[in-house]
Amino acid sequence: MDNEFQMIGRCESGWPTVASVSHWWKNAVVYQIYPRSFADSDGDGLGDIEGIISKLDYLADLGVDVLWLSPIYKSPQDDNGYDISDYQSIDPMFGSLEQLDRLIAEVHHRGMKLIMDLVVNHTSDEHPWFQESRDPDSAKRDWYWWRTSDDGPPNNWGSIFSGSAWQFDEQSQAYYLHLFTRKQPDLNWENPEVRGAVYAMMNWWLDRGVDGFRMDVINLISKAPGLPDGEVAPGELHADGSPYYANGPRLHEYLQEMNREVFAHRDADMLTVGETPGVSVEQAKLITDLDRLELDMVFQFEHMELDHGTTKWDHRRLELPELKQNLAKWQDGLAQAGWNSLYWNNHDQPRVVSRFGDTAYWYESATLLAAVLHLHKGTPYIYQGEELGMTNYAFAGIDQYRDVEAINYFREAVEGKGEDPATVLAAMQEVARDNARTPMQWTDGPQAGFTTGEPWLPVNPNHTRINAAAQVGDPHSVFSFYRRLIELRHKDPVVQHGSFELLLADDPVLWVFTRTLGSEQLLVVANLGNEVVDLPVDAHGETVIANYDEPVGDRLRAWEVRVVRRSVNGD
Ligand code: TEU
Repeated sequence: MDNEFQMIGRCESGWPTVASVSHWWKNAVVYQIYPRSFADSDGDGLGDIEGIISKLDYLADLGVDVLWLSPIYKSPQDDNGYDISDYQSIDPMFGSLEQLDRLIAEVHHRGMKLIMDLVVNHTSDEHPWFQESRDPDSAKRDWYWWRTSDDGPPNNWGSIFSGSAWQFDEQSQAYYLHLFTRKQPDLNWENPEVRGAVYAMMNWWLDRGVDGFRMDVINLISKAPGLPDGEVAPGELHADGSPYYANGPRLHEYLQEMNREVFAHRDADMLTVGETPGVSVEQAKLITDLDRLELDMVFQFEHMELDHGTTKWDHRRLELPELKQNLAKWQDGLAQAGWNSLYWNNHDQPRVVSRFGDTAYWYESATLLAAVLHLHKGTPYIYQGEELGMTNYAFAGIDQYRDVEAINYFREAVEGKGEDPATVLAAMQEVARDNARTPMQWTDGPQAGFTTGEPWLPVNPNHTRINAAAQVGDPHSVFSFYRRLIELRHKDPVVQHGSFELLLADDPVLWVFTRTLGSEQLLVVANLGNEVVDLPVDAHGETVIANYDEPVGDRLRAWEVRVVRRSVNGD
C-alpha cells in the first residue's frame, strides 16, 4: 500500500512535509546511459566508462538520483551488448572492472546510485555456457532450449528480430530457441542450475557495490510447457509466440525466488525494475505489489505501442485521447498497489519530441512532454539526451543503420516479402531504435564533443543548435526545465504521492489532470496543438512551473504547459 505518509504541515521554505518517507525510489529520478553513445574518452568513436566518469558532474547538476547503465559486459555486440558472453567482466571497448569500480565510487561520492542492466533471459551464443551446451552429452545441455526435429523448427514462433525463433546447430544436430537474434539463445529457467548461476552473479555485482538492476525482458523467462505453436497473422511468415513465452506460468515463482536469494538480505537502498513487454496492469500489479516481494517497478510498453499496427513498423500518428487515457489507466491501476515507472524514451524508442511533439515548436513541445510525464505518479526515467530535447536522425539509407532489429527487418521485408525498399526505409525512419542511439550532443563542435574520432553512428547535424554546452546554465533551456522538474519531484509530496485524476479525457488537444494530497492540489494544463485554445477549466492558482514566461488568463498557447498549485477548498 502507498499510504506510508501523511502531510503534517509545511517547512520554512513552504514545502509540505510528510510524516514518514516511503521507499526512496518513489521520490527519485533515474537517468539511462547508453554507454556506446554517451561519451568517448579515447577517440575510438565508441563511448566508454572514462567518458561517463567525465560527465558525472553534469548528471549531478541535472539532479538525477540513479544512473542505469545499458550493458557494458563482455559481448560480441550482435545486439549492442544485450548478448552477453561473460557476465562478470567489462568489454574492453568500454574499459575495465577497475574503471567500473571507480565509476561506482564516483557515483556514490556524488550521492547518486548506479544500477546495471541485467540480461538473463538469454546469453550470447559465444558465452561458455552455451558453447558447452552444444554437446548433447554435456552437463549444461539443459541450460538452453535444445530440441531435435526431423521436419524443421520445433514450432512456428517468429523471432522478435525477424525470421524463425529457432536456429539449427550442425554440431548439435538440433535446434535452439532464440526469441531475439540467433546469437542470443534463450536460457532455460526451468533448470534450477541456471537460476542459481544467475543469482550468484547478481550477488557478485551487489557485493561489488552496484545498487540494483534493470532486468531485460524479465517477463519472458518462463515459457509455456510444450512450447505450443502460435497464430500466424496474415502476411507474416512466422507466428507470434508471445502468448506462450510472455508472463509465463512460473514467472512469479522465479521472481520471488530471486527476491529471496538476492534482494531479501540486502539493505533497502536497492532498486529493481523489470522490463516487461506485453505486461498488463493486472500482471504489473502482481510484479510490483511490494507485499509479494518480487520487483519494485516495471517498464510496461502499452503507451509505446499505441501507434503500432500489427508491428511497430506499420505505425501511425497517435491521437492524444488514446495516449492520455492509457497513462491514466496505468495511474488508476497501480494507485493502491504497485508502482509506475514513467518514460517516453530509452535506447529502443524513437525520440519523443519527434514522435509525440512538434519540431516546429521544439522547445515548447519538449518541455510540455517532460512536464506532463514528470507530473504523473511514479518514478520518471530520463534517457540520455532527452533532457536536451534531442531528436530523431534523418538516415540516408539502409547502410547508415547499425541496429540488428532494423537491418533484419529491412532484409525480411525487402528480400523475404518483396516490399518496396523506399517504403520500408520510410517506416524505419520514424521508429528505428537507431534514432535513440546517435551520439550524445555535448557541444556545437566536431562530432558534438562526443568523440575526437569517427563516431560508430553519425552525429545529428542539429547538434550545432541542440547541445549541452548551449543549455546548461541557460534558465530557458530544456535542460534547465528538466532540472526544475526533478527538483519539484524531490521536494513536493503532492508530486510524489498525490492521487491522480484525468480531466477532459476526450479532448483532442488538451491534456489536463490533477494531483491531490490532502488539501493541496496541483493542476496540470497542456495544449498539444499549434492553435491558441481557451481552457474550459478554472486554472487559478500559483504557477509552479510553465514553459511560457507569463500565463495569459485561461488561454493556452501552442504547446503551452502550466502547473498550478491551489487548495482543493478553493481558497
Ligand atoms: O528489449 C525488449 C524488447 O521487447 C525490444 O525488442 C523492444 O520491444 C523493441 O526493441 C522495440 O522495437 C530489450 C532491450 O531493451 C533491447 O535493447 C534488446 O534488443 C532486447 O531486449 C533483447 O535483449
